[in-house]
Amino acid sequence: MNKAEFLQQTLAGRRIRPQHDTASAFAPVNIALAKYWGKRQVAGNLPTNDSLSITLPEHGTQTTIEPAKFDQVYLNDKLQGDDAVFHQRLFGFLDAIDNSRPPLSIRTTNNIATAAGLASSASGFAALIACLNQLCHWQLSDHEWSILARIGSGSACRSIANGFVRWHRGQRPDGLDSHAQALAHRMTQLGIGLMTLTKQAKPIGSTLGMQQTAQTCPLFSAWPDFANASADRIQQAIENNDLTALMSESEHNAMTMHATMIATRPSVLYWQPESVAVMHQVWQARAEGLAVYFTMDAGPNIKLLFNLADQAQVVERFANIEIIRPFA
Ligand code: 2P0
Repeated sequence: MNKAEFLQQTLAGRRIRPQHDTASAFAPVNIALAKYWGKRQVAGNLPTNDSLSITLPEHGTQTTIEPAKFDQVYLNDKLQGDDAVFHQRLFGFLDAIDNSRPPLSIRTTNNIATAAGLASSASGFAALIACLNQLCHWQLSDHEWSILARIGSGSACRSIANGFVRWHRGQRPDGLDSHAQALAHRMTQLGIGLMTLTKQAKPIGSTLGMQQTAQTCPLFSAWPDFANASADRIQQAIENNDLTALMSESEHNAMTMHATMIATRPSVLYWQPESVAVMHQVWQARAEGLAVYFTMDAGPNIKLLFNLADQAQVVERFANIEIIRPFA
């Protein structure tokens, strides 16, 4: 199946036929605690493993769509030319949904520093689908919304709810069982520290990075079983309200994902010297009794995990961090 077939199957006859003059929606970004890395099917973004994330409720993408005379998109208030990658990816995705759609004018604004290593494509696709749902009266279920966002960008399927969210990898070749679901449990003591260590561009995008890992990394065969069991352990820690177990398993999960990236040929190394320095700082803090852990995605920046009761000590030890309270 190609992307258009995946989308149209999920839409089951719904087309882009605006029912309103305008529609607007916000969707948040998410940080994976159990990582998505590897696709069993590329066009539908069907993953090799389950993943589990925490949503940053106030960080994300606000998108507005209006019917227009021609296609145009503003990204962060800047008009993107017809040949810009962003314009082409967005309208190519809309054409795959419905190749007889009317022209659309779209404004999309991210309130996140993309340099902090937060994936704005996740909140972007989730907001786009939410907007189309309103504009065209599709009456999508959360399940369908998650699947459509996944076809845009895998991790976007987790940006459909606040709190902890688990993406079930599914088994069906058509991907109709590969969607995310919010978990009922909350962990109000969880704190996240966003650290922007360097604005250096990443060496390779995650879509290509994960394909190369799946194709050439000799350790990758161990990843899906580990990753599924690790997502189970993280979910169990959440249900037990065991913050230390959650943070410890999350750091281990991230490091195991990075181990597969590093053992790819050519090596996919997202770390910079600043990243490694912070890892040592985290481990030193733990050796001195402060329960702080980290996770890292496809970029050089680090996200700290800690108990909000320890916030003052974390802020004192780590410079330039933005504190997030996901359950505030
Ligand atoms: C995650 N990442 O679970 C993992 C951890 C990066 C490292 O999801 O190709 O932009 O669009 O499905 O979702 C980044 O990958 O990739 C990602 P596509 P996506 O958050």
